[in-house]
Amino acid sequence: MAEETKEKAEKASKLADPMEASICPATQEMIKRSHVLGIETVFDRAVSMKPCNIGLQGTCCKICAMGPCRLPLPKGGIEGEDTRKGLCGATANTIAARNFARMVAAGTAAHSDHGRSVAEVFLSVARKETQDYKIKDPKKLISIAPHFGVAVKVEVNGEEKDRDLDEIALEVAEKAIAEWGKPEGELAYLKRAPKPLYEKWKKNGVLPRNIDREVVDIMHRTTMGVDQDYKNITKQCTRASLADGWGGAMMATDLQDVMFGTPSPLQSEANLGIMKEDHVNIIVHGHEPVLSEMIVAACQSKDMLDYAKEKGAKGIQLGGICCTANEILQRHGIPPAGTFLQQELAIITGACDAMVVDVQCVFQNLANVAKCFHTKLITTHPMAKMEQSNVIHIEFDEHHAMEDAKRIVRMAVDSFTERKAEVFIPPYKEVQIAGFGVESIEYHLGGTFRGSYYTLNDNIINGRIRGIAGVVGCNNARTKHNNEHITLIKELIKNDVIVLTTGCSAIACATHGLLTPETAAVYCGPGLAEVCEVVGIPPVLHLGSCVDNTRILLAATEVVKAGGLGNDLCDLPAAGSAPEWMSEKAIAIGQYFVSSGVYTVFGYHMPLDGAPVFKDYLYNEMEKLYGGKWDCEPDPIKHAHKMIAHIDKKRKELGIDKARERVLMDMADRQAL
Ligand code: MSK
Repeated sequence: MAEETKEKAEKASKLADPMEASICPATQEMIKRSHVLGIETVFDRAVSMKPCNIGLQGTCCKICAMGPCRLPLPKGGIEGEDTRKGLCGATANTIAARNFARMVAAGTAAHSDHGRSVAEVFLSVARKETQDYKIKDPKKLISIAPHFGVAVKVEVNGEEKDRDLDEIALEVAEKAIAEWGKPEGELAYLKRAPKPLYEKWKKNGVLPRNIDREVVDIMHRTTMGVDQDYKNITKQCTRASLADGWGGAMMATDLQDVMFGTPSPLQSEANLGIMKEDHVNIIVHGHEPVLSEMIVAACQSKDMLDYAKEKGAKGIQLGGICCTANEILQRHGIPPAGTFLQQELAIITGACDAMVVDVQCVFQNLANVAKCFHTKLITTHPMAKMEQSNVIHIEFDEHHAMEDAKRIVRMAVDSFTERKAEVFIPPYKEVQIAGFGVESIEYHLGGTFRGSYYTLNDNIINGRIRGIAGVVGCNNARTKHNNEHITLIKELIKNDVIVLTTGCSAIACATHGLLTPETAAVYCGPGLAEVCEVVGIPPVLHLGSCVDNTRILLAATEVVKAGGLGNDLCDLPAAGSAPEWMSEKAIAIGQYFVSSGVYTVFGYHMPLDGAPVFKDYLYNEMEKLYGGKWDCEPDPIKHAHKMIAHIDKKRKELGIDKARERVLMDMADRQAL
């Protein structure tokens, strides 16, 4: 008996404490539920498995078979010369820089390969090889065409006329695809950046040549015995990351907008409580919206709805996890069921009839969880399969996209009739306004009359808005789920900093009710609250998925163009943050933000502590080259105040630090707005 009690106690000590694991009530309840059902989740694994201390420091080298060589920082730090080296002589700086560079390469590859898939579908559309996709936003196509050098007007009999849209589409598609492998020149979108920034990139020799080459370059120079200068390795990190932020990811966003529509603000809900017991529940998860766009249409089609009703369901409830969720939210109002860390929990509700995954951020353990239920787990991408036998692979092909989507939806409906476990959907969901972008910020804060960012700039200059923060990125099971995002963002808006958010951070904000205009009166400082109230926007603006971080870059560029706040992104009272980051993609994003002039603070930790000199280069020296720098702060309140201090420093440099006293609007101000 004593043995049995001991065994039980040991088992319980390896389980996550729901209240310690998350601040989200739906997540807490589902962790408890998983314990009742005896199903292990990422939260439990984070308790039973600790991270490797040397890996955490960034100084484990495993790029050749003489290693892994491990160079932890000695207790008490380094006194005098740092004599640590690997078998080949690699220093801690070289090792940490190579590891960092490989994260940048992986992150760039992931976003940019997503972009490539979108560009390929767009080429099929332009060639009229598929009927399932169309150009939904011709205005956006016309706005991006000149950046590729594609003419949008033609001269006919001495008169300038609009060029045929199909011709523009084909030329844009061909030029876009070439960005991944063109033999000479530089990426077409780089000149969208403010001129002084472009000139800095040029002077420092970091203009990306083509996307694939910059990724291959990193993989080559970080193999054994090539680049052994952490500064030179970091230079290539910049070049590759710019190929992501101002290349592959930016094209992904633009071409998705052209084909699926440019988002504009809409109302939806968020959290696991969006699932419905009496409906067929389909959860799409991953990043690329080409399939999920079709699944949205299939779920809304009469034949699929009739089929669901025939099988006893009241309808089809579609929901999302991770960035696929953000994609279909911002264009169709489909509610996200949760963030990255809630993926297993969606299945544990017992109401998930099918989970359809594409690429990135998908736990392999989903297959083990799905085994305990009736859930069909469907992989759809040729490069993302799972070894477990219960996983179904339906390879998606844009040439018969709707057919594939309907096959998947039909499978989910059939699965609804096979539910075996008791359904337990936590009753938590929040209303949200999502789907902001460069265009809609201009509309809401500039007005169609002015057609610029004038009002936003004016409110930054007069101090009602203290500054702008981009808060993005993942959840990480090593931190308390959503806590860092929400604590940090509340502190920022309390101090009149408007927040632009994407990715899982945006979903976290939605599930904690921060994405409504009403939030302003509750959480914001008086200046920001007043602007939000008058304009009718939330103080935290949802700008989409991870690739849509490029919307933040372009919105910041518009702020520079509107005038009064300097000439370059690094002049702006602005800062970036990824408080619960976990993915290599976050490192690529951080590097392109820093290299674009943004002070960027990460939470949790950075794998740099074992190499203090390289760390100092990222945290201080990079600023001299590009105007932006890295930082790290795990405490969300201190994290917020580091960003605010930077914003205040920039306000002072711009000479607008005194204006903060004027925060209350009179009637004339309101009318002007
Ligand atoms: S999905 S990369 S966990 S934000 Fe873009 Fe969320 Fe991070 Fe994946």
